[in-house]
Amino acid sequence: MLYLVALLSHCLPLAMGQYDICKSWVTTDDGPSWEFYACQPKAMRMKDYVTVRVDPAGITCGDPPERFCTHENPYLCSDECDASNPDLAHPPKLMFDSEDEGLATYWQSVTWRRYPEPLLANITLSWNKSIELTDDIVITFEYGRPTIMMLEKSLDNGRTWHPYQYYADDCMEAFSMPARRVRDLSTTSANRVLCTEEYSRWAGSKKEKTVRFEVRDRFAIFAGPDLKNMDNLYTRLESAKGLKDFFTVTDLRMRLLRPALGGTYVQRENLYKYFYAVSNIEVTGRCKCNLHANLCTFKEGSLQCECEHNTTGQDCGKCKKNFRSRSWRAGSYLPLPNGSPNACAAAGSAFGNCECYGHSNRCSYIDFLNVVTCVSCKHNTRGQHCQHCRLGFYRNSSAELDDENVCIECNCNQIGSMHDRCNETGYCECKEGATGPKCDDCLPNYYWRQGCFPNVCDDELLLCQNGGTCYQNQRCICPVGFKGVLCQQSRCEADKKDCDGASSVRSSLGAVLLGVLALQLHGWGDL
Ligand SMILES: *[C@@H]1O[C@H](CO)[C@@H](O)[C@H](O)[C@H]1NC(C)=O
Ligand SMILES: *[C@@H]1O[C@H](CO)[C@@H](O)[C@H](O)[C@H]1NC(C)=O
Ligand SMILES: *[C@@H]1O[C@H](CO)[C@@H](O)[C@H](O)[C@H]1NC(C)=O
Ligand SMILES: *[C@@H]1O[C@H](CO)[C@@H](O)[C@H](O)[C@H]1NC(C)=O
Ligand SMILES: *[C@@H]1O[C@H](CO)[C@@H](O)[C@H](O)[C@H]1NC(C)=O
Ligand SMILES: [Ca+2]
Repeated sequence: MLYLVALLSHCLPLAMGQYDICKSWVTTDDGPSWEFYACQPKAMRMKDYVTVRVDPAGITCGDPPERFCTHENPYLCSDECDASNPDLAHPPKLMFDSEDEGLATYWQSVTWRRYPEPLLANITLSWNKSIELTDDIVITFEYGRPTIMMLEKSLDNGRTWHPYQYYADDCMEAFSMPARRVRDLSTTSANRVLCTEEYSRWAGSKKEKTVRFEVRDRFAIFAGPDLKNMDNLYTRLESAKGLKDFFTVTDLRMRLLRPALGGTYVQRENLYKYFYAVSNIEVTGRCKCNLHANLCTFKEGSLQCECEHNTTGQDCGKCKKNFRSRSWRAGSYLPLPNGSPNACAAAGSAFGNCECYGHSNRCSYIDFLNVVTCVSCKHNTRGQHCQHCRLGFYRNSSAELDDENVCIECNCNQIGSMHDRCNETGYCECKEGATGPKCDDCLPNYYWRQGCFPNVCDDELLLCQNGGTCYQNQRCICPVGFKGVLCQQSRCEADKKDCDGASSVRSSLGAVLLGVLALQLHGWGDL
């Protein structure tokens, strides 16, 4: 019972009921109608919806069966891991089960029998859905916490990864980072990625088992120690750049880099006591629905927002068909307390009949033409209804007119093409010699050097004469005695002086003699 009470009060600030309804039926002077609010789903235990992957292959213990011992009992190595025996197996799923009987069940790695090669393991959690963390990530290690590990996150279903937090018993040595504590962060550094030594020191494996990623401490920077001032947190989440995204993930990865040592040194003669064992990974968060849904359900293997406000998509990230007269926007926590729904609007409802395909929020009436036209078309569109692509862009044939990706940049090569416009299939107009959709290639018999130039020579056609060789189609390298673009010219013919060394020495000697003679003649004349 006590346990339950503790659990409830722990969850309380996050389940306060703020932003938990999307709309309500209200009666005003004009009669009853719907009123809409920003809304978000409740926080959940995200481990119930996760897919896990443990790398590298063969890192899970028990295949073949092996013995291990603990730091407390290093010479009693009687424990056994055997993947083929359900009672002795330690598969990854035991990090996410519920331990009703109070007995820890855990995933376990092989032991460090290959020391001094590092014992590395990755545990990757994937949701195939954006999740907003609402409470600490808590990882429980049986038999000691790693002395070095790293937490990484992805925001794009595992395509790119970013460091989230570093953990080491000596941050400087392991990561060349000073050790810091989340409690010491300030309002401007709340989303800093840091290295902490708080969860990596040896304190006896039964005493301190958990490694945390501190979400609450970071929230507390804005909401106060008991998270009483959630309004301030929500205000900050709206205004501080990157803060919302900092708490958003689609995947998490624990990179286990060195196991618990149970002391300062590795005892090479007893490597059975070095391994990783994780009994639980608690991730508390809510589906990211862009404040357009208060329900998130598990359908066809993935979490999905139940979108309101005429939005749709896994994260309610776009407007429903026929509700795209202005561009999609996320709901906002502001103004407090109910926020702004920023709902999608039916085509034609908002601005008379001016359809902008979701690329503009504004229309304007042009008096002398007597037309209503969209203003400031976004997503590289243009036109009265934002129905054309801007110059330098072409229509994406696989996207509908109201898709954000409807216009694709031509990307014409600046040197190879006549201008930066392209035709409806993305082909640019090439200068002479250039080819390819973007004009970044040369036609045969042309070579690329800041543009396409006709080949000077060609080894196959033997255009270089008199035994010259063709260098990269650009010039002939001529043998001694020949010159000219194609080595067609003998040096002797071109310039007598060049024919051989002796003759040129002779002629200059002649010139000196002549000079002397002239001087003498001159002298004689003076006499
Ligand atoms: C763990 O993941 C990182 C990338 O996040 C990768 O570089 C590394 O090789 C992986 N390690 C193992 C043991 O699979
Ligand atoms: C991820 O979710 C999307 C949208 O619900 C779904 O279409 C896709 O099949 C899912 N992918 C995986 C690997 O589960
Ligand atoms: C969404 O569209 C329906 C009509 O299909 C309308 O009744 C409802 O009020 C709209 N919701 C919002 C939030 O605009
Ligand atoms: C074309 O539109 C589709 C659908 O939105 C999108 O998936 C694709 O990335 C777009 N292509 C390009 C090149 O932007
Ligand atoms: C665009 O240009 C390319 C190359 O000149 C051509 O093959 C293609 O048919 C053109 N597309 C259209 C729609 O004109
Ligand atoms: Ca467990």
